Amino acid sequence: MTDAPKKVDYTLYLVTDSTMLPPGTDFFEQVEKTLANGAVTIVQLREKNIDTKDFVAKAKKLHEITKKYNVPLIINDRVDVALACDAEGVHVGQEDLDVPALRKLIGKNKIIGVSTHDPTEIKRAIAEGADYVGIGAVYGTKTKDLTREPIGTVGLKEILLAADNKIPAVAIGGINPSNVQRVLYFSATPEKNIKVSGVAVVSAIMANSDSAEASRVLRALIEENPSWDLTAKIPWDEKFSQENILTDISDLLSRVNAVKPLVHHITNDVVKNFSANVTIATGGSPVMSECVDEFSDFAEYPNAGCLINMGTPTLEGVTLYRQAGGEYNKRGKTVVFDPVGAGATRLRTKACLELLQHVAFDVVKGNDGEIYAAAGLKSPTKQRGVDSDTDADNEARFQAAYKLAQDYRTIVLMTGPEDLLVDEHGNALIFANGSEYLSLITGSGCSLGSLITTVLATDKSLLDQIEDRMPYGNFLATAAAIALYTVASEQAANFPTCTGPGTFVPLFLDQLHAISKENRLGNTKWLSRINIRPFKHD
Ligand code: TZP
Ligand code: MG
Repeated sequence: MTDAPKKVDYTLYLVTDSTMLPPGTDFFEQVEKTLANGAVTIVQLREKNIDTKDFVAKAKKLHEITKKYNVPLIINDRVDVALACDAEGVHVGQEDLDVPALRKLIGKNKIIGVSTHDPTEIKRAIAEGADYVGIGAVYGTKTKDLTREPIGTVGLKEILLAADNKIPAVAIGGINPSNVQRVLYFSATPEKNIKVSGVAVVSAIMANSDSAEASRVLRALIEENPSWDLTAKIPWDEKFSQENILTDISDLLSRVNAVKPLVHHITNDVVKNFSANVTIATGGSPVMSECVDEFSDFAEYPNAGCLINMGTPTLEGVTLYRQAGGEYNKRGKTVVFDPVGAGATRLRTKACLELLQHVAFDVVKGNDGEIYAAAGLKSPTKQRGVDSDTDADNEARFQAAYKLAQDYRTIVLMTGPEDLLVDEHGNALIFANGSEYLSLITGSGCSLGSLITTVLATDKSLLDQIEDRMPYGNFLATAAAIALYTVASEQAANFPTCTGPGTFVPLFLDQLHAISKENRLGNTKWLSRINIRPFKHD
């Protein structure tokens, strides 16, 4: 007969540290306040430089408090201390006693937790009968000297997938109110119902002068759906039949002009003017600002969206991108990322990966080299500066884009002779329109980012303006932008007066404007030119 699994709530796991208490704060009061408000669901007493006798005394006193709130107490490292105070469990690292040995000492009814850092360790913890695992460090932290690099949300997700829901798992390391929702969201695999059972924090509560408020805020963020998550509201299924995708594209584009979204560009110096013109021609209102003090004001506009284009990065720029992304994320507004040149230099690759860790992007768009680099893969394509030639086939391209889409639960557009649009569930469309002139002018990729942001911001603001209206969602909105952009480029190139890249540019702006207007007036002939097909992967 096996025992019923121990029922433990890991939602908000407080790990103590008495060395970081704000001056004048009592350790026990600091912890008790987080229990009295019901925010913290489990406590671990973690003491590193303490005599056994003092450790036991502290553990006994803390246990009296946790019992009052019916919250389990776990002792870090020391099974002897756990036994001495009759704690509910013990938590060990890879270098401590192993689970079978602990089990013999502590018995089957106590909780054993193990720190794990990779798929092998989590599988071993499961096989040996641990009750839960900690996984980390997710982010860098000052609380503990890390012997390994932080795993990020991508590493966390990979370890959770390896465990396949066979053990409750708690994420730890550098988690605080600014990133807790990303940790939960990015590491989850909804199709398989795989997600962490909770998050563990040390400094975010222990070092806060108001531990009651700090724990309450964390708990609320854990329970809430993130403001930037639209996936809950937009099921893919019925929406994307081939028949109605063109009608939906037309309908959504016809609304841009009325919404006139504010498209906040943080973009490179080469393309600003052209990007602004593309935005205006298609019904948006561009603004260029790299001044951090006004980011929140722009983000407040109900119809605002932000494009972050890494084309001419500076050391300060990367911080700016993060701040802008944060402001728009906080308000559930559109943020589009164009990781220009990721893969071309180490600085750009690093900046791209850092941004992906800290900002929830609605869409990431790039050429093959950029998307491979963002997905942490070695690109089979040759990168020349920020350009990349593609010789990969669509299956290989899809796999890279799909990995990125899953890693960060976003929509990925991989541009090229054929544009590949992929979501985190593996739905994919290929667009085969576009004039060759697009590759002979500067800023064509960047200003497609402007148009995508324009359409996405329109779609999101419709959600607020029209009651009961489901937005089309980021996938369809991106599809609409690609279709308009590439069909306009073909129509421009077909003009007899288009004799090269120089004459192409004004004609292209004209066509973007003309198609937008005609479409709005109900003339949808242009839709028949869209060359779009679903991509079925192996
Ligand atoms: N194990 C991995 S990271 C860490 C531990 C104990 C410290 C986490 O502390 P913080 O302050 O929440 O980053
Ligand atoms: Mg240890």
